[in-house]
Amino acid sequence: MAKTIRIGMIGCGFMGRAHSNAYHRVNQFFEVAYQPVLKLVAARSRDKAEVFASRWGWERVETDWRKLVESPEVDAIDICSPNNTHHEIAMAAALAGKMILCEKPLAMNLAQAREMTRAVEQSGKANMVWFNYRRVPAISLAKQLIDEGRLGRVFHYRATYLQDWTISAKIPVGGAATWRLDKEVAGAGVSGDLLTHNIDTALWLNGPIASVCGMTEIFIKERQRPDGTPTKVELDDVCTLMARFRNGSNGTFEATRYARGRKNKNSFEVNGERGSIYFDLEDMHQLQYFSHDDASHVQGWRTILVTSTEHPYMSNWWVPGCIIGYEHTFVHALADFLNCLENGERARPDFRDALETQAVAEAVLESARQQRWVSPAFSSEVVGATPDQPGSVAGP
Ligand code: SOE
Repeated sequence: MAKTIRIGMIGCGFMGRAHSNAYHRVNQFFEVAYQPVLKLVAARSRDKAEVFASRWGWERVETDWRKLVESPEVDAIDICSPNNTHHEIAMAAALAGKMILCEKPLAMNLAQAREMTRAVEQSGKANMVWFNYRRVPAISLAKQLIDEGRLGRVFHYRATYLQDWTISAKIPVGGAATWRLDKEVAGAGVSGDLLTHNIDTALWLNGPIASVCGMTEIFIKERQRPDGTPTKVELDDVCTLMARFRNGSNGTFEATRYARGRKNKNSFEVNGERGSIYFDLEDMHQLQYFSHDDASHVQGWRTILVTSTEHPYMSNWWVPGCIIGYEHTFVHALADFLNCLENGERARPDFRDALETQAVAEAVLESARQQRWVSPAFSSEVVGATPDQPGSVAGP
């Protein structure tokens, strides 16, 4: 019989649904030693929390997140409330000796991220940040191809994250669906949101970033609050940058919510001496691969349909050819977390990894402000040496 891990989740929005689904699905599709118990869910509105709890099978609701964090009934705190709550909740959860699973971005800024990383590392409890795109099977396959040396020396890393939902000037600043535009709640604009996904993936696939040169823009300078009050827009709508990776390769990144027609185009191309790969989230079941090792008369880009049992995570789902989607990436993240818990390993990306992403994102904004190249602080420089693994984290 599986060991249990009792979850207390804060936030009932988009991510609350994605995570709840993962808690339900994980034991049905993955052989993991732990079984999540959906114990407590918190939201400020009791009505909202109760409707959510009954739909998603949570046992009980709280309206005060502190009670949830301190409750002896929960082992792990899942933070999926807006960015301005992450720091306070994570600090309290670390102090209470709970495991923490936190939505991205880790924090409003680097200073907060540093404190949170120190706190979880002092607590010694397992922690993870839900940068779910690492768990897209095609992206995990990209990592495998790179690690197998199929690309050889990497020259270029080119990433974009394009959406178009803020183009209308009528979109308000603040509110349930649009807090991402509010500086007090989100901390940073597209650089703290979409760009952090790009950075997390890039650090994983291509290693540390040594320096960045960024440019940001706010296209619509004034909007309204949900109550109609006019307000100045303070957060970046678009963020474009050049990057130098420690491995000597050059990178470019572009994140925007103003790319008309692009709904969720999270894409990257990596060009190496022996081959290249290309991925686009809008075709997430495919990975494009070019191998210069092929005989020259048959060389060309090939499309790998990432649904075979040999592909990452796919043996847990359907038969080859049947595609999976967005929600499955959260199930994979959770399965990995639970496996790491069983083995006493760091569940990557953890707070320390997300701190590094935060450092890069902050360096980009600093670079844009100062109009010069800036070197991000590496996590080992800001919080000390990387903890040894395995065995560096503890479970319930
Ligand atoms: C922004 O529109 C957003 O919801 C992000 O915040 C998520 O992290 C991303 O995966 C989908 O788009």
